[in-house]
Amino acid sequence: MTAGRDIYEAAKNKYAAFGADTEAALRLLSRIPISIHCWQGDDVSGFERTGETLSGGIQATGNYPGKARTPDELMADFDTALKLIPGKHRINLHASYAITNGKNISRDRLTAEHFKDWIGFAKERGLGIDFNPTFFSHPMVKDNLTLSSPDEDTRGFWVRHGITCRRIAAEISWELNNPVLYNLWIPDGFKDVPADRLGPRKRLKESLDEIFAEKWDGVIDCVESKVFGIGLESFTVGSNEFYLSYAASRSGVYNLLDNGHFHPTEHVSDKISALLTRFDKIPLHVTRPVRWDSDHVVLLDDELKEIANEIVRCDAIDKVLIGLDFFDASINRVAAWVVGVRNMQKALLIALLCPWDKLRKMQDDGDFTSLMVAREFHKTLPFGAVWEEFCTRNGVPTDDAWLGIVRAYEKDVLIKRT
Ligand code: RNT
Ligand code: ZN
Repeated sequence: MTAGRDIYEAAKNKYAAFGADTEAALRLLSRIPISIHCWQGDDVSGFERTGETLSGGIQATGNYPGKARTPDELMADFDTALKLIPGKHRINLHASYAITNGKNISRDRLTAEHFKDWIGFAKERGLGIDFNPTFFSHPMVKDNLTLSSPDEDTRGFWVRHGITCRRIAAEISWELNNPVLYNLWIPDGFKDVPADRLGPRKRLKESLDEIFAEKWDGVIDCVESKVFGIGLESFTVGSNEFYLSYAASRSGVYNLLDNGHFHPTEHVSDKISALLTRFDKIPLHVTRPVRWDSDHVVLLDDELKEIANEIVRCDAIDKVLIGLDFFDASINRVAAWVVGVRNMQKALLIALLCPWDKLRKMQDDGDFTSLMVAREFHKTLPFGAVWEEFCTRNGVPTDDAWLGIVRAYEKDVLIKRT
């Protein structure tokens, strides 16, 4: 027996004594796909060459060398990251990552043809795909408005974009024989206090009804709210109350929770169980908010662990669709992916290694003393040994030696992209 196995066996016994089954946890963890966002690889730039820069109240700061500039580069970067992440996952695409071979295709005329290379990429690797229409970084965004614009040409253009992207999502799901999450986020809002809040919201509602009118098998629709965007501080049309009530009143439309899109003292970990009483699916954008910004690389912090706890103890690993959403341009972008995905998985593993039935009973019995002691004890159990076992079984580095592989890739490939 190797030292690694001894350490795992010792951990397994410790967890067993506490009431947790490490083998069951490892089995469940390998069943949880994480949707990995393509936009960390190129600072949300996409492949259209319209001359537009990133807009819509989101910002990527930093100019670390090696940003992907082409589909081939982005795919190669993805492959490097995937080799260092245990398990089978999904890729999350935006419409702005269409592959048009130099042709300028208007966003309202995109088809699945423009994503066939992505579909091939996913098929070869056994990955699922999720899909997002792109309502930002485009000349048709007028006065920071898209689907809520009072200008019918503008609103119509974006409605057509929303519709065509749902068809693309349907075709991808058909090609992969795997459901596609279609997530709609718009930046629409105002820097300063508006004179009319109801008008934009009524127009957004109308636009959504037009976009979601057709029913497509294999497409899971959702809408993503936000509290504010940079430069759009005073009013966001698609607020949480707006989308939550919209999703609750339309069958088959879900409410996506991005944990960077709420007031700093609100917690998405608390919202999951609330939504589970009404919805059979909850899509997530897992990110890390820092003060007014929402898109830092996911770390293994308390809120991430609490989100994972909720997913596990609500018995919702098949209901909560986990996607990541961050973009840090100040560090190696491949490393950012690897850190974020592995941390999400570590948080899930920690949650899977807790005997929640036992703790739930303590709560229901009113034994809050035992509950506190058990929760604190769980924190010091050797989850790292179980995590290393998971990595070993999945053929990826167990420790931070994975950075050596990213560094070699940086030296051989990324640094040469200037
Ligand atoms: C923006 C939203 C949205 C985007 C991506 C690129 O605030 O979080 O999800 O980050 O669609
Ligand atoms: Zn998001």
